[in-house]
Amino acid sequence: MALLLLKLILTSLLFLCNCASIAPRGHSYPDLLTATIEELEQGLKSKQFTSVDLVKAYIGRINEVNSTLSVVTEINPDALSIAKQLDSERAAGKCRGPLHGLPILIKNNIATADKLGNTAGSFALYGATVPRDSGVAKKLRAAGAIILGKTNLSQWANFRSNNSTNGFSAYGGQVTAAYYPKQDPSGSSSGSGVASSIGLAVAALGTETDGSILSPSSVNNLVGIKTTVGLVSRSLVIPISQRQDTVGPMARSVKDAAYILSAIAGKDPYDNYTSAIPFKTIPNYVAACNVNALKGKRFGVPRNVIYPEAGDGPLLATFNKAISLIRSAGATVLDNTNITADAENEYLNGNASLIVLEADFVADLKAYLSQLKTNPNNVHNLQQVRAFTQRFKPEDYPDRDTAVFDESLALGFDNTSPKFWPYYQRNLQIAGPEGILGILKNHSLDALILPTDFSPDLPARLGTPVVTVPLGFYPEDTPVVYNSRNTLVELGPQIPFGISFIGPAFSEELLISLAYAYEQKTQTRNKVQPYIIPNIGLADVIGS
Ligand SMILES: *[C@@H]1O[C@H](CO)[C@@H](O)[C@H](O)[C@H]1NC(C)=O
Ligand SMILES: *[C@@H]1O[C@H](CO)[C@@H](O)[C@H](O)[C@H]1NC(C)=O
Ligand SMILES: *[C@@H]1O[C@H](CO)[C@@H](O)[C@H](O)[C@H]1NC(C)=O
Ligand SMILES: *[C@@H]1O[C@H](CO)[C@@H](O)[C@H](O)[C@H]1NC(C)=O
Ligand SMILES: *[C@@H]1O[C@H](CO)[C@@H](O)[C@H](O)[C@H]1NC(C)=O
Ligand SMILES: *[C@@H]1O[C@H](CO)[C@@H](O)[C@H](O)[C@H]1NC(C)=O
Ligand SMILES: *[C@@H]1O[C@H](CO)[C@@H](O)[C@H](O)[C@H]1NC(C)=O
Ligand SMILES: CC(=O)N[C@H]1CO[C@H](CO)[C@@H](O)[C@@H]1O
Repeated sequence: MALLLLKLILTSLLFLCNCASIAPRGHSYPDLLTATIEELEQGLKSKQFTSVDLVKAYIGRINEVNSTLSVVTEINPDALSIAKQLDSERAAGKCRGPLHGLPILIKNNIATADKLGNTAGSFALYGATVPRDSGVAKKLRAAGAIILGKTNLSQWANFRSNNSTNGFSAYGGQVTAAYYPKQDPSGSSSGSGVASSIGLAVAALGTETDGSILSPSSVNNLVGIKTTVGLVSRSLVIPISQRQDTVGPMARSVKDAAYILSAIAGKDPYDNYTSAIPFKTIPNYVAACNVNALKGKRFGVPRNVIYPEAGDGPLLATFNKAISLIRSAGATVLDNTNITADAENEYLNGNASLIVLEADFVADLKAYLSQLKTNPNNVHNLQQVRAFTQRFKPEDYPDRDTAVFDESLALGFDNTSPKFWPYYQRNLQIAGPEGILGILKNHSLDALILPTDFSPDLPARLGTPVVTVPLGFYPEDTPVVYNSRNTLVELGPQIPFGISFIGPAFSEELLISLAYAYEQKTQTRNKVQPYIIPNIGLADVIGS
């Protein structure tokens, strides 16, 4: 503890020194803790620095914190040469778009056909290769982004064990977050959240099946977009459920997230859910960023999905203040626009949600594994993955059990069985007419708002979008609460939390506009600082 405190003081001192990162001719370089896509793009355009400089600076920052936070599982050994190539393109007058030459990190379940691993944090997939880039990686590269590396995660996107921890993977170790020593990073996009929050890349991609972008965005003081299932390709993303899996940006501002979403959204012949995209051309999500968007809008608050636990007092008080603030921006907020009693009962006690995921997982994992180009451990289905996990020591079995694997297999049917459909239909009913869609329609609302802690479940079942934005953080006198293994701090001073904007399928354009207006009015992200911040900046690498 003393060591950690000392580190805390040291890093804040060093951080103060680093603010004066001065460029030649009196211009200061963007601070990589706060830099936006537009600032970095401007710096590249005006030749203040290059993409090679950016890659060097971000790698320096990753190495500064890797032993403390275990955020990144691997750095792309080709990142510098890719940056060089993109710098040459720019010099020759070719710019692919706003992400040209910007380094981004992606979660270690988003596969790439390069030298990076595609493990979902498991040694079962160590060395496994894929026949081509995932749909999102392909789009990122086409947009000129540099895939800087892969982020650590809750292993198998948190679909392995009942007694593991957020941000733990056998392959990458334990991620911790940056707002309190040993902070629980939440999950499963744990490394993506921490990396984006302390500027280890311009932003990161996460994936979500039920909360895995929203929750780590919330505790890492970020904007996260959980996209509509079908807006962004999941081809060659290591799956849990074709009905619920999504890929989305985790960024430091709504506008940055909008830039990234614009680059990754769109049809992909390898993911047929993208054929449901209703637009001729993808909306301009950046243009949707409008400071006046809250004016005249109608919101609902489904109070009966909020189940506060001890310690949630400051969160709810801050959320209630946000309601007043949204009203003062010219919006109407109807409180207690609840889900039906039947929906509430399923939400609390039902088994439909878990059964759909388990049944999809058995079939969808098998389909993913069948696409591998090399499969060094010969794992072709969940039975074989489980057997590997239970016998391979570093997987930490039995201390970290395989309860979720076990129960998925014990179910006795997968998503091709007629037994599956009633559970899936139940999800659509309680999250649709009896939940989100029913509330929106019955009260003529534009969107719902909730504290992000309570927002993922219904949109997950329905495949609909959510945008989370920083809402506040726990006060200094908050008692520290540890996780069930007593290893990570779940609750404590300075730990951030978010507010979610929830809408119908493919309403990202609207949700982004609302989140942007709220963000611009509140600027909450800037009101709390991480306890650990890497010191290396552009000034340290330029000319080296
Ligand atoms: C972590 O950073 C240190 C430098 O601080 C470096 O020596 C080490 O190789 C890094 N670890 C990994 C796995 O990249
Ligand atoms: C694991 O957690 C699930 C969901 O909470 C529960 O249904 C199941 O009984 C648990 N299994 C074990 C072995 O604890
Ligand atoms: C996509 O293809 C799968 C398998 O062929 C099929 O089960 C599913 O219904 C299709 N989904 C859509 C949205 O077309
Ligand atoms: C909505 O739910 C809240 C929380 O459970 C409850 O206090 C309130 O009475 C409910 N309102 C309506 C109109 O059902
Ligand atoms: C899910 O719950 C329902 C109602 O309690 C029950 O009838 C059904 O057997 C359960 N399904 C499974 C697969 O456990
Ligand atoms: C996790 O579960 C296993 C049994 O499956 C048990 O042996 C172990 O003690 C549990 N660990 C914790 C921290 O709960
Ligand atoms: C909305 O109204 C319809 C028709 O009255 C009803 O069936 C549905 O349950 C309502 N939904 C909600 C969330 O109240
Ligand atoms: C690149 C990187 O930061 N790797 C780290 C992953 O986490 C382990 C600890 O579990 C570190 O040893 C690595 O340095």
